[in-house]
Amino acid sequence: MALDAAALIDLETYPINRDGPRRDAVVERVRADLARDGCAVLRSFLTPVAIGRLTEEADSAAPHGFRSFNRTNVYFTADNPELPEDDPRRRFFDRSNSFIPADNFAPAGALRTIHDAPGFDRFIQDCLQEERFFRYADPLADVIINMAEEGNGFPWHFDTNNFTVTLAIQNAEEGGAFEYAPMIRQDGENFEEVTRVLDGTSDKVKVLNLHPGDLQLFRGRYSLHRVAPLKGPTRRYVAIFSYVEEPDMVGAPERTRQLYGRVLPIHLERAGLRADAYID
Ligand SMILES: O=C(O)CCC(=O)C(=O)O
Ligand SMILES: [Fe+2]
Repeated sequence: MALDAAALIDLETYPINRDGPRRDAVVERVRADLARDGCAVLRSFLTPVAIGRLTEEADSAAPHGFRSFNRTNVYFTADNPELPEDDPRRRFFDRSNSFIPADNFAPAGALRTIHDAPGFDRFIQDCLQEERFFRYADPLADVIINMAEEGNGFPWHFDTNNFTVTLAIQNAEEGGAFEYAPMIRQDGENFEEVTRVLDGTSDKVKVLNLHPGDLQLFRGRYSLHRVAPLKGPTRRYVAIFSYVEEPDMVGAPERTRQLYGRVLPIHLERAGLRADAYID
């Protein structure tokens, strides 16, 4: 049977497709949470049916995940030996995970049915109050699943994008809490507080336990954050929806290959490269 958005999203609690005071109240609450600490969670945005379908979709696409490993500081910048050794820019951590690229998710599957639900994009845009707001047009990256298991992890970092829109699908047995130091980078780099967070001595860190079905909006450029180490054999799955400030954008070939392990002809064409002339 074809999936319908109404079976997947709790439209009673979150009437994203119907203008009116109930939708307005949700948007106002999310805006207030974002203004306060750069993070808003819509608990149980999805129905139990959706969680089941998404878990199946993720399990069957999991073999197509692309693993990446690197060592990174919280800014994703290269080491600078001229800085003191204890400068936070010189502290590097292992990062590893797998991204399941967007072309593994069929238009009629649960993930894309949620993304394409009537009113979904406009609701997210209203919450974020972003004037320039377009779906990422990258067929490998418009909606992906971030997959991680024991031993993998997202150490402390600031995001390079303005915001992220994520859906929790499955948690590991233990660990995996989303920890963040709200807006510590709002008025400058604040290296002192960054150091305290990395040392585990900050009193600014909030711990957010996300459950399957929760939708999260997060301004990660200003709030240092990490996913606490995972334990147990069950994989953690999080879907990530991407929006950008220009229409019709796709990723650069080099970055796309780093994240997804391959590129498509459209990545090469947009970069002015001929597909048949491209050599790894
Ligand atoms: O998986 C998550 O919950 C967030 C990961 C993250 O911080 C990121 O992708 O930048
Ligand atoms: Fe992040």
